[in-house]
Amino acid sequence: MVKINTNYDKLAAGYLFPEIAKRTKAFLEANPNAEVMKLGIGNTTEPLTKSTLDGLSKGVEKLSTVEEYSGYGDEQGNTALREAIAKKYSNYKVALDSNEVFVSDGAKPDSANIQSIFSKDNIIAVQDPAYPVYVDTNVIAGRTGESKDGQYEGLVYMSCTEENCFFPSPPKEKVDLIYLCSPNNPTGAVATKEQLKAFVDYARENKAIIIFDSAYSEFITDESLPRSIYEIEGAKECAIEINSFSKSAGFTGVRLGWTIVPKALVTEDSDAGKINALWNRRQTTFFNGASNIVQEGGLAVLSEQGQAENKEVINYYMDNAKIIKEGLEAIGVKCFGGVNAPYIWMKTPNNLSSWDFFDKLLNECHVVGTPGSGFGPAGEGYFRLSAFGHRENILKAVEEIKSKLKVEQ
Ligand code: PL4
Repeated sequence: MVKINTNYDKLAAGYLFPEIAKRTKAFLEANPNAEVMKLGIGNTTEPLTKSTLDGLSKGVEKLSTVEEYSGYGDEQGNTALREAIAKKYSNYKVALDSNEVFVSDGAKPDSANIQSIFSKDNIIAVQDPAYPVYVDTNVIAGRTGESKDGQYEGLVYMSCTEENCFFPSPPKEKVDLIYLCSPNNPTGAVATKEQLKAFVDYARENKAIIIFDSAYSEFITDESLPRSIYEIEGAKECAIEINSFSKSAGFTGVRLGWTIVPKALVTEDSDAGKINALWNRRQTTFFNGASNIVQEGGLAVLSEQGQAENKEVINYYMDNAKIIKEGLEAIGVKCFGGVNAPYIWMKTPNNLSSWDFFDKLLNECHVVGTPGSGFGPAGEGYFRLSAFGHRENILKAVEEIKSKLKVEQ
């Protein structure tokens, strides 16, 4: 008799973002004339830049001739793109070999799949709140017990609160795999070099591995803040880094990302090179490579001109963040993030629960956001607004909030 993976039954709720889409759809069905402004899912809205489009077109063009046509490529990614990604790290004074770079179809699949190369016995630590993929995939893999009071048994939750400026210290106990995200989704907090160093020191002492999701690194403008964990000495021995073209180049629907698995990584039971070989084996077995057209687009994004053009789009989103933050603060809402990160993390007014505030904002202002509790128990009482959006939509949403949201001071 075939048996299902009953770990799925442990998942406390549906995946967060489809749940938001479902509730928004229900509201629109009940209020067909309402104009809803979506600041919920972090989804890019601005068109691809000229050089990106030229790159993608070149990818298509190449498929039109016998000489340049390509079919399956290397599962790890095209050499030119792997080299360009490795070269990008030299901007942070980090030297990487191109065979430490694995091109993928995005940071979500990589951050979901990476746990599969580690033993089921590993103890997992996550920031709370965090991008839900880290927790849910470890639940599905059987590394947790049941969910009780919003926390899965066996997981170590590193609370991110106002008191620690939404970035935790390393755990007191010994853990094996640590998920960190900076700039953070959902809080918008960005780790300093000192804060990352504390984790790198912890990981080296405890032979733990950090999975560092830097999907929003391009939103950092403060030069003193690290864009890659490898800016911290010793991180290549203990950290895997995952990044994406989604938010930095508008590839949310195009799909392209990468993971760095340094050769120097070591664990308690493996020597340098082994984790890199395992991820290589995993990818070559389960993945058939990113689209050759898209990889050509990725190369164009990483060109000097591509980087300059995409910086302008990032600045546009960050101007949105400023508008949202200032608008909310003007009506007395306490806000965090929104600087060096495209998310505004707000305290719900009048101590409303995150989902109650979701309903209130949707009903009173026709604005969709993301309930903080969907990112973990410490997110309860908070709410995330995304700065990805057309300017006119953002302005309208902020005006609606300022004029219609009933906040008791
Ligand atoms: C909705 C920290 C967004 N359906 O596009 P990818 O796969 O390269 O990157 C996804 C990703 C990876 N790491 C972090 C992220 O925040 C995201 C995207 N998060 C959000 O609103 O939190 C989009 C979510 C999408 C999803 O499930 O990822």
